[in-house]
Amino acid sequence: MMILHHGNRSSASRRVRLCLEEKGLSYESHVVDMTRLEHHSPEYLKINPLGVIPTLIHDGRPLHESGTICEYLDESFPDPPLRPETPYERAEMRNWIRHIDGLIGNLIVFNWRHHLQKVAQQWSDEELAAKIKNIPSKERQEAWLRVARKPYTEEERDAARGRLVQLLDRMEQALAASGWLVGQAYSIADIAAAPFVKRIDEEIAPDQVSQKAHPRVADWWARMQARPAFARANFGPFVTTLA
Ligand SMILES: N[C@@H](CCC(=O)N[C@@H](CS)C(=O)NCC(=O)O)C(=O)O
Repeated sequence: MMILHHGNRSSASRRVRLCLEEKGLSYESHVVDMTRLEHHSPEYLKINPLGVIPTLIHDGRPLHESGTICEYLDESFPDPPLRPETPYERAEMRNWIRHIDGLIGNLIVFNWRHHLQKVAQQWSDEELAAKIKNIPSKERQEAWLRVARKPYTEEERDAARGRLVQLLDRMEQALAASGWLVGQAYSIADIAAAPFVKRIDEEIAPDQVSQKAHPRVADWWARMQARPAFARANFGPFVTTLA
């Protein structure tokens, strides 16, 4: 029995949903309302000490970190395989996940202004201070402070956009060998990149996910979206999907 605590718009949650759908695994869905800070509640922190989504509960045991969850799913349910066979390529896959994880702050700059900012700006200073106290990491405390009181500037957005476009540059090179990020086949590295490319294509730098700017990424993205699992994983439009 699997339970997924996740969010429809959350990139890390989208990875895990895509992985579950690729494997044809069913799960009970628990949508976490980030505007209500449900992910910082004492109950949730017991299953995810970082206070972020997603968390997978499998047979009563919680697991956090979307990349780790995808690898766990692939080890537990090997068919169809989503990791390359050789240790070297598996290591390369993990490096992609790690690299993309490190870019999450750049997505926050764009993502949080849509839904979280409206809510967070209405909190009084006392409310904000009380909420921030429950956030386990300094980095995310700062992100909530920014969204509530000091929205990211145009310059900060440009810098974040630049770092995300560099991801596309890096992918463009890697895709030359086989059309997939690692080895000869679709893997968790591709799954890890998909939610980021979705947001870049949708809002952040759509002109960059194109035949003109990054032709291999554009082809890869078309193949990713054509996969039946992709449609089921609910990568719905960021701005209009319900929480
Ligand atoms: N490295 C983590 C990142 C998880 C993460 O940052 N999740 C975001 C949503 S995509 C979140 O919970 N943000 C809410 C917050 O930081 O308060 C993973 O891959 O699971």
